[in-house]
Amino acid sequence: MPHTTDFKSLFRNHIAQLSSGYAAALHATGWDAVVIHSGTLPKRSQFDDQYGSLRAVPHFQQWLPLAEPDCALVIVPGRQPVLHRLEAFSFWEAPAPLDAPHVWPQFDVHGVHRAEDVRAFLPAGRVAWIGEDRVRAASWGLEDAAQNPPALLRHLDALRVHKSAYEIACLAEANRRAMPGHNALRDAFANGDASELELHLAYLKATQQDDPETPYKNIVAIGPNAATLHHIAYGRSPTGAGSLLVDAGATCWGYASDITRTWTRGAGDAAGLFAALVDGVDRLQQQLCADVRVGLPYEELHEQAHRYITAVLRELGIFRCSADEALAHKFSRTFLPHGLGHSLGLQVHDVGCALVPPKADNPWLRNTSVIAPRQVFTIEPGVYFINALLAPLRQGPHAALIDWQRVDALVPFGGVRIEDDLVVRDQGVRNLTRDLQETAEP
Ligand SMILES: [Mn+2]
Repeated sequence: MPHTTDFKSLFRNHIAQLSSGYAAALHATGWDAVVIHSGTLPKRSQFDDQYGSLRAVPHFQQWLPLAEPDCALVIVPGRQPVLHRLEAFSFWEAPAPLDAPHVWPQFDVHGVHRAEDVRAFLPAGRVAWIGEDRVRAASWGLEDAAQNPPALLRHLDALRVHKSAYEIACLAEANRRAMPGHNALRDAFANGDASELELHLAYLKATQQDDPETPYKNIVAIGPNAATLHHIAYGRSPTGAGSLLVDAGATCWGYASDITRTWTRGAGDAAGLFAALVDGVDRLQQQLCADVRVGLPYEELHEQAHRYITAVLRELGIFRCSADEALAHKFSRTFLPHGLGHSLGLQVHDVGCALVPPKADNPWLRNTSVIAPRQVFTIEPGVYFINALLAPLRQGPHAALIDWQRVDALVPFGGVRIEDDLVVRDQGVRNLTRDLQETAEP
């Protein structure tokens, strides 16, 4: 548990803020109260009798980081939130104990014997329900129209865009927890020849996480596998390849970090060229972080990333034309097919920042918001050598403007991505990934 931060008072303020946000959202959408279900244990498949671990409903987690099935949190404006909690839910499973003493003073906790019993304790009036298990909602007498009402959900999503000081402290701690893993893999890659699976396990060990606890499945890609953006089918043998891409995070009380680093090794022209590319992407990533401004559309940053990447690929001799010509032909889209980043919070791809679709050129961009204070998002430019995307360029009318010998030399390295988590301040940003020592509030 973090020591330097006063989570007790941060959490008290967070709940006060959240309570007034919920009161306004309920008022605006015509509800008197809302009951939020934590979730039910997921079955591995409907033909199976094994259960996975609970990923609690994020709306529930914004109130408290309890990953316990069949809890009901009842929010009535002006009253203390009531948590109905099963006294014993199964002799087969038991939830992990919650190491977060700061949460309990904010709730009126009430034990129930069976989940169905909650029905008797629901408040009067128009009660909305948020959750995934509609069978449970029906067992509490909550009709279809009360289940996840879209207008209410839109208001509640908006409450997750501008993070509270407590949420930012959790996101900062999630970054601190991930760093020993990234450092361990950097060292293991430099000093040995481990397989992807061994590196994945080393990351879990260094961060003291079990696989289901990670915010998303670690991406650990050696050599050409880095060209698969979500490579999680870990190789079992060492390959001696010259590149390692690690995209992996950690959590703190439900809040996630999402961090990518790319490491290189080896000598020779191709390894030198790839190392220069990694260095170029790292520098342009930090420039993009410095370019963040309140009031700037995030999509503008994404466009700026394409301009920077075009300049780097030209400097390295991969584009044989002017930067303007390369931009006009949209060459960089082949090498950076994904979006520059996304909102981050309780969900790794968090809600509320993709309310309008991106431009046609940017189909995978998950943040189309206007940058505002207390937003938290990733900045994650990359350059990849993906054969399926290179093929049309190679056969197209502008093929002569690309140095294919250099491209082919880089294919065995797969690609590079550098990703940090940022908090927007009134002036500039706080980089939660690089400024681990910073303890100041947002
Ligand atoms: Mn990401």
